[in-house]
Amino acid sequence: MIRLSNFVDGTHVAPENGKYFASLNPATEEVHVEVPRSEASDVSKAVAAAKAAFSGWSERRAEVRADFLDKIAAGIDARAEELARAESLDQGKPMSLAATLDIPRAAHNFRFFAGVLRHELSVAAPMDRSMFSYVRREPIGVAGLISPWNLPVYLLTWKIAPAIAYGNTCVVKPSEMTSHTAFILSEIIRDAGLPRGVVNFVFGLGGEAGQALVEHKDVPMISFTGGTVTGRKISETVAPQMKKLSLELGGKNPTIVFKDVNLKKHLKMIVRSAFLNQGEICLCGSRIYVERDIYESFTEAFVKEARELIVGDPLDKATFMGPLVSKEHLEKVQGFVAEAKAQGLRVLTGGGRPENLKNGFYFSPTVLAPEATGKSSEGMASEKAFHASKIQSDEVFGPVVTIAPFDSENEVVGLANSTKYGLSATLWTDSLSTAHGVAAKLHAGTVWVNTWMSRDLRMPFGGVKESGLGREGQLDSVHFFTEAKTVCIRHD
Ligand code: TXE
Repeated sequence: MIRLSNFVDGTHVAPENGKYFASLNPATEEVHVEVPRSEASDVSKAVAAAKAAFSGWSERRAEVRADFLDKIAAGIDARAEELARAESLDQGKPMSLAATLDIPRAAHNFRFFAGVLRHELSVAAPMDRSMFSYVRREPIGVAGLISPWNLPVYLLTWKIAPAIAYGNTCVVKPSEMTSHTAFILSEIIRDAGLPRGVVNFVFGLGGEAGQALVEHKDVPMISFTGGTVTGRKISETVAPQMKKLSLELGGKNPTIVFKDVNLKKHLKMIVRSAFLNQGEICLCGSRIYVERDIYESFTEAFVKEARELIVGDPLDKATFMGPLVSKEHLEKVQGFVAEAKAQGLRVLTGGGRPENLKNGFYFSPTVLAPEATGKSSEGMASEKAFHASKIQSDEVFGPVVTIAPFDSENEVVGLANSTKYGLSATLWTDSLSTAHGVAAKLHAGTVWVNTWMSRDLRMPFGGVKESGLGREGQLDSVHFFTEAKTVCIRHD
């Protein structure tokens, strides 16, 4: 049995209370690792170590810090297969996906911000012949970094890299459901020779270790990725303390398919955008709107592709979808589908556990549609009820999508913008004017056209409305993890 330990001040230590909890392998329902159930006292020790390391680390030359980031990236590459296997066993995603998406991106996050740091230019402005201003970007102190269970090490490194690149130190609290790769990362960071206390890992429950980190008076900034409910709770905790806060939250992303789509070329990517990582990506397209002229033919083609997705053992190379992350999450997804069926939605495929998989938190790729569609009074009434249903407004975060027709650009923009979320949207069209015109009208932080999840880390990433506060990316992460100081000098 693997028992994880916290990583504080450069050393792996047990939680003070000696308590651990089991984290299951969602494919076998067996215990995968034991995780420290850390409390406020463990968090305080980690914060003290980070605080003590801050001045030495922040005064290092940027080139030196960049070299450390590159060493960590090399360490991730060296243990890539072990990390991919651990991520798969811990989270449920196919190992092939972890090996091609999660782990390479974790290494790239460090290399990307090493590059940003090495090539950064700052701002200077001559005001007149004897006066000019310039901007200093200064590190802030101890960063509290809290990450979710869907892309565990991918999202965690996306916070650690910029935080330490710019001279901060940090305390990291990974999700209690997927702590294994974070533990391996702590070994990689130790072996890279990063000065002790620069990065500290405290494992535990959100309401205990997570809450203690958010509350800690010596942690002036919190970067959180996770659910909107928890994001709101953290926001309430930090507001009175005037802490800097970055929130990357949930989504209910529309996928809009126009009749001029090149379906032969894009169908597989549209299906991938619905079900990749078991639909447990905040960027998955879960509300599919299709122009009425092609609604029937598209739906038939989409369902056929969905039925062909291989659901099974995450360690099998042929597997496209593994189990959901936990029993509780599986029950949440099942609840959404049961309610939708009770409201009269049609199940075009899926809707339950795959026949051949008796163990594990598996759920089949599921497609729901309005009970009736079309211009008849019954079809219009059914479509109206469908758009008002819970499955169309709340984040399921599982392999469940809906498909409904639309008749005009204005109608589908209104539908797409009708939820409390605004993380991303995806358009499929061969018309440039449709692409630019509709992208401009959508309430979303990211709009993809004829592609999905293509990420350029230089660009801002984040959501509007209840999908978050702030952005992450080249400039945005640097601005979050530093304070700008304008210096104005007169030199007559
Ligand atoms: O919980 P939480 P989950 C969505 C998705 C999912 C829902 C819940 O709908 O079902 O959010 O996510 C820590 N103070 N997304 O189950 O609470 C917790 O320990 C401080 C979208 O992950 O969001 C974990 O480390 N920390 C999202 C982290 O918060 C607290 C990806 C996230 O857990 C805390 C994942 C507290 N009071 C889920 N309570 C995305 N945008 O990618 C919990 N935590």
